[in-house]
Amino acid sequence: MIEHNEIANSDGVIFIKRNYNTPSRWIIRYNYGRDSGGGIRVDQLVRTTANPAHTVDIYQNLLVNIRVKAFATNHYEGAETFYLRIVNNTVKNCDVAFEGKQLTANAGHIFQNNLFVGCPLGFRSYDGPEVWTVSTFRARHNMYRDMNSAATFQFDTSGQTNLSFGAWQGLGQDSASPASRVADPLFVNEAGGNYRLQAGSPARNAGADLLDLNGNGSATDLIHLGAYITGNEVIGRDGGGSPPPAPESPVPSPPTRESFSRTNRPPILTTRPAKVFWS
Ligand SMILES: [Ca+2]
Repeated sequence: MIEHNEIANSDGVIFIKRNYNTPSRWIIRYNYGRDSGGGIRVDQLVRTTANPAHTVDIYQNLLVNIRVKAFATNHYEGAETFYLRIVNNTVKNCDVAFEGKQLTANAGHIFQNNLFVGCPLGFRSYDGPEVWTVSTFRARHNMYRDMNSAATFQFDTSGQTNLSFGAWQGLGQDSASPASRVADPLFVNEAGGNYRLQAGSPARNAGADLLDLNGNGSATDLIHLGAYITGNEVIGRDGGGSPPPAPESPVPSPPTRESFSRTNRPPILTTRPAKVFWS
């Protein structure tokens, strides 16, 4: 589990890579990443018969000012069979919301209940011309603002396919009810960095609670989109851990001549210190 970090001015916020042998459910949650090159990326986890359950759940993270891709995965030569569930994250300002490279067919990645503002491209296949099917990658119940193109397949400019939001929905993406929308989620104070939802936000009750993040035992009830479901979540550093060290004590100034007297003078050594011999 990777949680409650604040990461800034980095090439990437979080990057998990090359864990072939530990069957596990990775959780990346409650992190605040900002002012970095990339956001959260996962590569090279392989499900095998012995290790069937490499799942990475990435939820309730806040990413702000990510220069390239907010979320990414690279399936090297299509050989990797882990799956990601990218759910209930809030992103402000990025180049592309999600970039996938050589995704394995039927990988089962899920991209759900997320909020993106200031990201001109939704989805990008870095080098494959194949349009993603919903069995490989399924987007649903998301909200986007400031998006110019929903998806681009084949990053290479030759034969590149740019899809409008309507065309993307025509593939079955971002169309499951409640359908994803291009709209303003109406944050409480976007300029001031408060990404909770206003009372009148269209992102309220617009998602399905796949991971039961509200803890009521239902994975199908409606919840808000984005990182703030209850509004009380602490995203980023939580104040836990050790307090910062106290500042160093000031260095005492050397005694002055006037500071010694008969009653206030350093002790006089009456015996020689023992000699020390090194053997
Ligand atoms: Ca629930």
